Amino acid sequence: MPRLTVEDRERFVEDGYLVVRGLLEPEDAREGLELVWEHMPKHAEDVDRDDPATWIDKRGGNIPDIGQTPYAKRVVGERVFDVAEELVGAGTLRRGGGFLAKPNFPRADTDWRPARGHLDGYPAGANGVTLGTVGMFTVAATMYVSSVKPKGGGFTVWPGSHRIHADYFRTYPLDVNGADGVHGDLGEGVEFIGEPGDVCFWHHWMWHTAGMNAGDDIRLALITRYSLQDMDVVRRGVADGDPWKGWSGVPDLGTQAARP
Ligand SMILES: O=C(O)CCC(=O)C(=O)O
Repeated sequence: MPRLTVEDRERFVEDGYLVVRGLLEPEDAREGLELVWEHMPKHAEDVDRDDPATWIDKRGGNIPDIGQTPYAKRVVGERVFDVAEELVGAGTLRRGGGFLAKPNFPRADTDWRPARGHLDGYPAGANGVTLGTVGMFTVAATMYVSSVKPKGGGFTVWPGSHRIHADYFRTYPLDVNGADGVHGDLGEGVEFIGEPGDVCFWHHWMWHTAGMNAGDDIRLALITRYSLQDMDVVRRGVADGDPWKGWSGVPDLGTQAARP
């Protein structure tokens, strides 16, 4: 039984992202939370789960250790995967996307300011992608295992930025620094506010970031990235600036949707 409506899929095509509330079962959201805390000590020093004073201004980085767990197989490889395939198309995606946790710690400075976005997969700083190449994925999913309030460090996307990037990539497919982005007004970012179990799916050409956390809690999210099985199709999409190359799941809106 499909989880998404046609309207959901049309929204995704238009905005480049879609929030699906309560996609993780409550026990899966809880188990994800426990998993993050189990691995937290290796990644963020002296963070005590029972002492919020130890969370302030911590820099945790990514927690990749959870990628090979049975939890990853069940949640990333099945539950969230199935909805990702509703968007991209049945039988199109590789099942094992990379999977990690991203804590976003509260700041001592609680004067909230909008954060700057970035584009994944393109060279930026020391991210290991060299100019003239691109690290490829098709769709990502950000899953909350904690409650995220406004200005609480939520995952932030710029609606429609995938279309602006596609326009640019049609002329300059590889010539962009992922941290600088392309020229053009991307408008305002939208923070994904949610509860444990809520999931945001986002197109790989979305301008996005983790918002500044001016709240009291650690924002705990799990993130996975799925790729099309056929990497040649991915490469052609990148080369042509076509955001929907290989996506058979998106409705044909008379735009560039659903190209083979
Ligand atoms: O942690 C977040 O909300 C943002 C993550 C992000 O920017 C990324 O994974 O590229």
